[in-house]
Amino acid sequence: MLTIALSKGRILDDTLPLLAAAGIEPTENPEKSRKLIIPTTQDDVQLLIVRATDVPTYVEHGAADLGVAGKDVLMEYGGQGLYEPLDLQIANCKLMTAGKVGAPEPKGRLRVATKFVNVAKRYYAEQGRQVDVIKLYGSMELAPLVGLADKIIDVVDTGNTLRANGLEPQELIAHISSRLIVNKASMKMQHGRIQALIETLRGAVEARHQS
Ligand code: PRT
Ligand code: MG
Repeated sequence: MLTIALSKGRILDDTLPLLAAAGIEPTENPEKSRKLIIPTTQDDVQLLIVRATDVPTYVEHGAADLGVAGKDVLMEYGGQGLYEPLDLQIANCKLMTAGKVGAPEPKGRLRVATKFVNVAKRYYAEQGRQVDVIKLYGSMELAPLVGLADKIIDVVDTGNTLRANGLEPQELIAHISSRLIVNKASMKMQHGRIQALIETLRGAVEARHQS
C-alpha cells in the first residue's frame, strides 16, 4: 500500500488533478466525506486527510509514504527527516512580515506574532535583531490592531486579508509553493514505484505550466 497525506482545501484541490494524471483518483470526494482514509481507483494507493501542519509529521514517521505540504509548513517543521523531491508549483503565496499601515518601527525589542515561530526566530536572528516571538494559531492579523504585537509573519496571497485589517505587507521572507515530500525509508523500500510516481507528477506539473 502507498499512502499519501494531504490537507483539505487549496492543497487537495490543486493536488487531485496532478494525481489524476498518474491514474490516482479518490473513490469518494475527500472534501465532503467524513472519512480520513480515502481509497483510490488504484487498490494499492490510499489518501490520508490530515491538517496541513501535520503532513510532515505523518510522512517523517512513516504513517504516510508521501505527502504534499506548503514550503512554509516545511520551513517551520525543519529537520532533515524528509525527502523533498518535487516542487508541485501549487498553492503559491509568499511568507511575509506585515504591520500596521504607516506605523513607525518600534524603538525597543520587536514583538512578532505568528504561527511560524521557528521561521520568525531564524529570520530575525539572521538580521541580528532582538525580538519577542508570540505564538498564535490563527487570526494573526488581529495582533497588531490590539497591541499584542508590532508585526506578524504570515503567508500572503492577494494581500486582501492584510488590507481589510489596515495592515501592509513589508518584508518578503520566502516565495512559497507546495512540495511533494517522501518518507526516507519508503523511498528506499519502494524506490521504483515512488520514483515512477514522482516522474509522472513532474510531467503533470510541467504540462500544467505549458498550457
Ligand atoms: O487552515 P488550517 O488552519 O487547517 O491550516 P493552514 O492554513 O495551514 O492550511 P491551508 O489549507 O489554509 O493552507 C495550506 C497551504 O496553502 C499553506 O501552508 C500555504 O503554503 C498555502 N497557501 C497559499 C496559503 C495561502 N495561499 C493563503 N492565502 N495558506 C494560507 N493563506 C491564507 C492567508 O494567510 C490569509 O489569511 O489565506 C488568507 C487569504 O489570503 P489573501 O492574502 O489572499 O487575503
Ligand atoms: Mg488556512
